[in-house]
Amino acid sequence: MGNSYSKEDAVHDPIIDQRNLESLRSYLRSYNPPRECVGGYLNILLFGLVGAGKSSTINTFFSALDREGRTANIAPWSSSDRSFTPELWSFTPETLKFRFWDAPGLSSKDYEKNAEKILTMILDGRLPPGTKIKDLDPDLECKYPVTEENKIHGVAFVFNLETVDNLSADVLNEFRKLQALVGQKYLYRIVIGTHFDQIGIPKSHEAYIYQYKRLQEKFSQLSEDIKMDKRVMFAISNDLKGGHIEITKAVLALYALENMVRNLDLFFRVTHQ
Ligand SMILES: Nc1nc2c(ncn2[C@@H]2O[C@H](COP(=O)(O)OP(=O)(O)OP(=O)(O)O)[C@@H](O)[C@H]2O)c(=O)[nH]1
Ligand SMILES: [Mg+2]
Repeated sequence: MGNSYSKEDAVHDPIIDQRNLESLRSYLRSYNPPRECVGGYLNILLFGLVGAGKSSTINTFFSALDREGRTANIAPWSSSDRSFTPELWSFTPETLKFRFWDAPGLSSKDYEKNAEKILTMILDGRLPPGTKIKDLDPDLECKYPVTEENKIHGVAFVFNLETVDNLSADVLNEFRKLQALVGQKYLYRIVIGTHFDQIGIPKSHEAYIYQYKRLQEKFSQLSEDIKMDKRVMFAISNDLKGGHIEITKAVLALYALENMVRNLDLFFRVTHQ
């Protein structure tokens, strides 16, 4: 495949075929959280900059999880640069045992300078679905009591792979703090890189995406910048055309989700022993 690919530096090696898709789907569709998980759902928060693709990622997960791979449009997404998701929302695929929490984009004015406080409130289950982040008073935690079943168990930090190299030092610094905050709470965290369809990988090579050097470089740099391990970084594409998600995109999305759910489950069991 030429110099632009390297097998040795690949952090993941998913098998891209229908059989693996079925097996990932079957694991996730039949997943049951441990009994100690109050409410019976694993809560997964998607957190990132405005327009990084958080809501679209949720739609991709829904599409890939559908038995026939029908493209879903559950979480409202934006076709402009403005923040489209001003409220915190949660979405549960029918009959499945995890909930995706969609938070407003970080650079939106809604957070002002309170990102750490607001993220802490979300993680602690203080904010129910529908909360408008803009209207929050982050100094009044007692006004927002903890609801056990809304506590977050794992966080996916979402970055647009196309623009991730151009983020300012301030933004990266903020993410470094936020991911450390999540770590201090013993919650599992990953990075989801969206827009892999826009970083120059020929369609015929998408199955070897983790061998692609440009992607490896992007993950290495991000790993240094925000201090997260490359092995918890995953690439997906939310560019879904037509009525059905393509096998490659579905496998790559579920591969990331399965890693998250498996490790989150393990974390949860260890910390609740
Ligand atoms: N080509 C491509 N476009 C994407 C991808 N992911 C998201 N987009 C587009 O990027 C734009 C923003 O996506 P959203 O899902 O609304 O982003 P968000 O992070 O939820 O944004 P906020 O709610 O405003 O914070 C939309 O136009 C999406 O169609 C991707 O993987 N590939
Ligand atoms: Mg959104």
